[in-house]
Amino acid sequence: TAAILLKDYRPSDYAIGRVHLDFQLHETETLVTATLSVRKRETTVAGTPLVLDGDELDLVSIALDSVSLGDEAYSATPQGLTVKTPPAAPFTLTIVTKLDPASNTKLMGLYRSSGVWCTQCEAEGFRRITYFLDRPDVLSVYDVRIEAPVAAAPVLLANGNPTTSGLVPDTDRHFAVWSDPHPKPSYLFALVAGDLGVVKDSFTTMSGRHVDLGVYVEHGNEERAVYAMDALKRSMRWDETAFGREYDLDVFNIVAVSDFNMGAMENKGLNVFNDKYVLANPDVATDQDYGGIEAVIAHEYFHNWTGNRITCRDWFQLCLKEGLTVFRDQEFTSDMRSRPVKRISDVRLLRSHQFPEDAGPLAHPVRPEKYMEISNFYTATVYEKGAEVIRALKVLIGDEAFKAGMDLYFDRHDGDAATIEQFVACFAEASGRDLSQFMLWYSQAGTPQLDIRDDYDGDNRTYRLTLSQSLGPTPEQSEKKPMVLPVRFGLVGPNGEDMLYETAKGAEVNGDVIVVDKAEQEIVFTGVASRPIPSILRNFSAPVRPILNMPIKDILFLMRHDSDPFNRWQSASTVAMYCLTASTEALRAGSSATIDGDYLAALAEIITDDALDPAFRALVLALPQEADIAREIGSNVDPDAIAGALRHARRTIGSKLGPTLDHLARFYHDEGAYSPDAESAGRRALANAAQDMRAASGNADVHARIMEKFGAATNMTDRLAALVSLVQNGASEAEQALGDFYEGYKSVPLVIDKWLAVQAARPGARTLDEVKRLTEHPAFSIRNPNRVRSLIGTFATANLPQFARADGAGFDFVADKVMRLDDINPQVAARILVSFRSWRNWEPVRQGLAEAALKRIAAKPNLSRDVRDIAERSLA
Ligand code: HT7
Ligand code: ZN
Repeated sequence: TAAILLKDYRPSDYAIGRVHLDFQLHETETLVTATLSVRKRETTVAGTPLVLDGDELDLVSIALDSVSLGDEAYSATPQGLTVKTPPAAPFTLTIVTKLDPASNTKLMGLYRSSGVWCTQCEAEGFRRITYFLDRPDVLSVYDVRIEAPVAAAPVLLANGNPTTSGLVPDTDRHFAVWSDPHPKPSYLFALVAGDLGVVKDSFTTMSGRHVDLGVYVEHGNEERAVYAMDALKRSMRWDETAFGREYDLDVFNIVAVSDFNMGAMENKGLNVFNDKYVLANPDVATDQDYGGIEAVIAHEYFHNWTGNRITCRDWFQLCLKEGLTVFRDQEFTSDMRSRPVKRISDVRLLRSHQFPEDAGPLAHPVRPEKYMEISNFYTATVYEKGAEVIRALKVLIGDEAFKAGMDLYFDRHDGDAATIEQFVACFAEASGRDLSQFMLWYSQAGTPQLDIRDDYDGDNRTYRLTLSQSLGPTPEQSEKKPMVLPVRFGLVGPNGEDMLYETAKGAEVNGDVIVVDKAEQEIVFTGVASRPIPSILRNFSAPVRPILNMPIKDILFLMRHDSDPFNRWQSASTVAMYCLTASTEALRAGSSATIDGDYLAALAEIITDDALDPAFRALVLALPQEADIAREIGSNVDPDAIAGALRHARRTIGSKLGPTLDHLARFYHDEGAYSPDAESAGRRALANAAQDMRAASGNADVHARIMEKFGAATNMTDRLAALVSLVQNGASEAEQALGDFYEGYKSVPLVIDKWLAVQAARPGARTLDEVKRLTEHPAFSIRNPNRVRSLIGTFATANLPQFARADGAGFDFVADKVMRLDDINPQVAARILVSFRSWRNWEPVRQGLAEAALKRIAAKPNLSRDVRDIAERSLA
C-alpha cells in the first residue's frame, strides 16, 4: 500500500449532507442501512465516479434514488465501493451492509464488549460499518435508528439528542432514534446498545441550557461511576470559565466498556471510555487512577469544542485537536490540583515517552507529512509535544494575546474542518507577531538541544549568556533550521533570590523570557552586582533538551534555592542523573558505584522541608528510572549496569536517610477516611515514596512493617504501594503479598491489571518465565487490550533489564506476542512493538538480538499494515 502524503490533500469530489443510519442488531448478525444525501461539489466534473471507503465490508444491496443499481453501475469489494457515473444533481444512495460485531477482534467499527454493542470510529473505523467518504473534512448531519432485542439491550444510545423510541410490535425488540443537529465527520459517530446501569445527573450551562448527564457502566458498578460524573460536571464548568465554551446538546452521555484500544473517545454527545478511566472507589482505584479519570473525562469533554465543533481537515492535522485538547486538559488539572506538580509530572511524561520517540527511528513532526497507517500516529509527539508547542506559543506571545487568539480561533472556525496554518494564523493576528518561523515546531522532528554557557565580568558588572540551539537529523529530515525557543529564565543571586539587571542586549527579552531564534545568541546583561547562577528554561518553557555546562555545586544551589519549583525539581533530577550515569560507567569499568554526599544532604533538606508541598517532595524523592538513565547515556547501553547503579543509589539513600524516611512514612501516612483530593494524595505520595526508598535498604524489619501495612491498608493507593515496595525490593514477603492480592481482587479485572503489571516489572531473571506463565493464567486474555498492556506492555517498557536480556529471550517473547496479536488486534500489536524503537541504543550484542526479532516480525506472512509500518520504520 502506498503512503498517504499531506501535499496530496484535495477536497472530496462529493459532499454528504445528511446521513440516516438504521441498525438492526441481532445476536448473530447486524444489518446496517445507510441512506446518504450526496451532492456533487461545484468544482467536480459531472459524472466523476463516487469512490467510497470500506474495510472488510459485506455489501447486501445498493440503490440510487430508491432504484437498485445494476452490476454495471458500481463496483464493490470489502475495501471500497465505486458508483461509476453518479448523477450531476443531488441524489440519495441507500447502502445495506451486513456485519458480525461478535467476531470483530480489532475493536474498530462495531464490536461487542462483554455483550454490549459499541463502536469506535476514529480514525478509520466508520468504513467498517458502511461504505462512506470516511475522512474528517466530510461533515454530515446524522439521524440514527437502532433496533435491538429488549432483553440484551435495554439501553440504546447514539450521538445527539433522543427523539422517538418504542417497542417493535409482535417482537421481543425495541428501537430508539437519535438526531444530532451538529454536522460532524464520520469518525465522531457512535452507537451503544446493551444492558447497562447508569448514574444520572444534570448540568445547567452558563446560558441556562439544561443538560441531562449519564454515565453508563456494567450493572453493579454504578457507585464506582460517581467520581467520573463529578469530574464531568467540573470539566463542563471549567470550560465555561476558562475558555468561554458552553455545551451544545440536551444530553451528554459517557459509556464505560471493558475492551477498548485506547483511553477514551470523544464521539459527539456520546463519549465511549475504556472502563479504566471511569470506574473508581477507594478500594480498587489509586490516587493515580483518580487523577487519570479526572484528566481523561476532561480531555474528552473538551474535545467538544477542540475537535468536534472545530475538527481537522485531514489526519495530518491531528495535533490541531489532540495537542490543543491535551494543553486544555493540562490546564484543567493545574487548576484543580497543584500547578507545579502537574507541570513536573507532564514534563516527566514528555521525557519518558516523547523524547525517545523524537530521538529514534519513529521520529516524526508534530504534524506529520506522510503516513502508512494513521493509527500509528496517535503518538506522544502529536499529543504531548503538540501540547508543549501550544504552551511555548503562549509563553512567546503572552497570556493576553494567547487568549485573544483562542477566542478568534473559536469564532472564526466554528463548524470548520481546519488546519494548523489556520490555527496559528489566529495567534499571529491576535499578537501582531510573524509566526512563520514558529511554524517550524510543526514541521521539524526531533528535540532541539539548547547549549548554555555563561561568563561574568566583575569589573564591568556584566553577565554574558550564550545560548546555542541545534537539532540533529531525523528520518527524512537531514537539514534543520533554527527554531523560536521562548526561554524563561532567572539570574539567581547568592541569597537565592533573582538578581536585578539594568539592560539585556543581544536577543529579544520580554520580562523573564528570552526569545532565542538564531543558531547562537549572546545576551549581555549589564548592572549585575555579582556572579549569578543562571536558572534556564524555567517551568520548561519550551520542549528542548538543555545542556547546562554548569558545575554540580551550582546545580545543587538551584536545587536548594531556585524560586521556580520546576527548576528546583529539575536541578535535583539533574544531580541525581549525574550520579547515576557516573555510577553506571563505574560499574561497567569494574569499579564501584558512588553517590554524592552533597546531593544526599540537599535531598534530605528538601524532603523534610514542611513548607514544601508533600507531592512536590515526593517527586524530588523519585529518582530517574532505568529508561531515563538509558536515554541520558544514549548509546552502547547496558541495562544491567544501569539497574546496578540505580539499586546502589536507592539502597544508599534508603539506609543513609533511614530515620528521615521512616519519619516521613509514618507522619504522612493517613489513617483517616480516604479522599482522592490532591492534598491528601500528595501526603500519601510522600509517605509511600519514603517507604519505598526505605525498603530499598533491604532491611528485613522494614519489609515486615510494609507487609503489615499491606494487610492493614484501607485504600488501594497504600495497598498497591506496599505491594510494589515488597516486590521491587526483593522482600521475602513478596510472594505472600502477591497471593493475598490476587485472592482479594480476582473478581475485579482492573485491579488484576495492577497485579499483572507488578509481576511484569519485577526485577530478576525469573520474571520472564513468570510472565510467560501469566499469559496462560485464567485472568489474562490476549483479546483484552488492558490485560495485554498490563502484562506484556509493562514487561516491554518498564522492565528494561529483563526485556533487553543479554540472551535475547525477552525480545523473542515480546516479538512472539506481537505476531500473535497481529492476527487479533493489529493496533494493540503495533503499540507493543513500539517498545523496540530505541534498539540501536543498546550495546552491540543486544542490538543484534533486537534487530533479529524485528526482522522476524517483518517477515511474518499476512502482517497487518499497522505492525508492518512500525517494524519497517524501526528497521530503516
Ligand atoms: N481521539 C481519541 C483517539 C482514539 C483512537 C484512535 C485510534 C484507535 C482507537 C482510538 N480510540 C480513541 C482519543 C483522544 O485523544 O481523545
Ligand atoms: Zn484527544
